[in-house]
Amino acid sequence: MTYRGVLIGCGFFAQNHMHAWQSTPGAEIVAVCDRDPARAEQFRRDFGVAESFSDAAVMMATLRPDFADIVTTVETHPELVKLCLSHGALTICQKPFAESYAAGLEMVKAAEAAGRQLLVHENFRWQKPFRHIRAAVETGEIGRPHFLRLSFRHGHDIYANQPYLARVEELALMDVGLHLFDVARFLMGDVDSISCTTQRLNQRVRGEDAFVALLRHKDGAVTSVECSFDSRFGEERFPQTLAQVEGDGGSLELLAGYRLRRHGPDVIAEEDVEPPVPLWGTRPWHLIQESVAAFEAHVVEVLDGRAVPQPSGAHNLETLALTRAAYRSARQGETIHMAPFI
Ligand code: NAD
Ligand code: 89Y
Repeated sequence: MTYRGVLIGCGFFAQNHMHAWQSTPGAEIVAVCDRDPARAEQFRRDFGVAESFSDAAVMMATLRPDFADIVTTVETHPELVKLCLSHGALTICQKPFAESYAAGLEMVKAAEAAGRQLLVHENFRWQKPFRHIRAAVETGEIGRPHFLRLSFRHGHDIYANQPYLARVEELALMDVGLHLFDVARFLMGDVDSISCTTQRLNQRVRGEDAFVALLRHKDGAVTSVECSFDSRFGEERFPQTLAQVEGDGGSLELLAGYRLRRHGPDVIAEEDVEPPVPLWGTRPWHLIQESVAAFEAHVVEVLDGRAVPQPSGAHNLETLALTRAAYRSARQGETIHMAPFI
């Protein structure tokens, strides 16, 4: 069976989505849509898609696809997500899911009311190194994990491809913080409390471009998350996240250059976990591009009923809540406890 899908938003990142869909068995993008008709038509031609539209409502009503992939920026998500769900489509929404918890909740409720699956395109947890780390944690290789450090610090010019990032008031936490919080939940479980402090390092951007957050998980484990878009290293690291997980039986270190070091009771082993560069991909984006393809293959499994969404809108709403709590903590200089916040 081949599921019929549509893609909404033919901008920078949608190219990765589209290439990945074209290499995903079981799914076909039958139409693309952008509110800029010339952009939609160019995208259609570049990828050899059957139809292009400039109005998502017209496209959804005309085609009634099995799934819709929304690759627009955050302010457009509630309207588009509700539209796609109302036409019966499994709906995928790019991150950030929503600008506010209330807007995210509205979309989760719309999915429940429509009886349709809603996924958030949260691809960091689908990156090959994190798939390996999760498998190692699950098999008990390092015992019970009690500490995680995630470090996403680079100096790559992200504003060249995504100029809107320089203009937003909320930058690093909403752009990448929520990816890292999702990874923390993926590896260590749900979070009880968070404290966070932010920095604005590059004076040419409006929002915070660095932060450090401390998460306490429900089982007592802790995670330290560090992020900066203005760090200088001899060898640029973008878009790698470095990680360290410590458990009572060993540790795992994800080092620069995709080296996964496993510390057992008496051995240290090192493995190369660099993902392949997709045929359509380019370095250094291959880490993200391969994860987009892994996520999309997962969407077909969800459509088949063989998997549950990773992550669902409902799950990602709590990650958004954490991100909102991080801003509140940074503003108020306090630790935020999640239960009353949600
Ligand atoms: P972009 O501005 O380049 O593209 C967005 C496109 O959506 C534009 O062409 C715009 O005209 C179109 N659009 C907006 N509203 C529309 C509507 N109502 N109907 C149809 N088309 C509409 O943005 P981008 O850089 O491609 O980013 C898109 C999203 O992807 C953002 O939310 C961003 O955070 C996310 N992103 C995710 C990753 C990742 O690794 N997961 C990486 C980069 C960007
Ligand atoms: O938008 C961001 C994302 O999701 O991954 C990296 C990025 O493209 C720039 O920070």
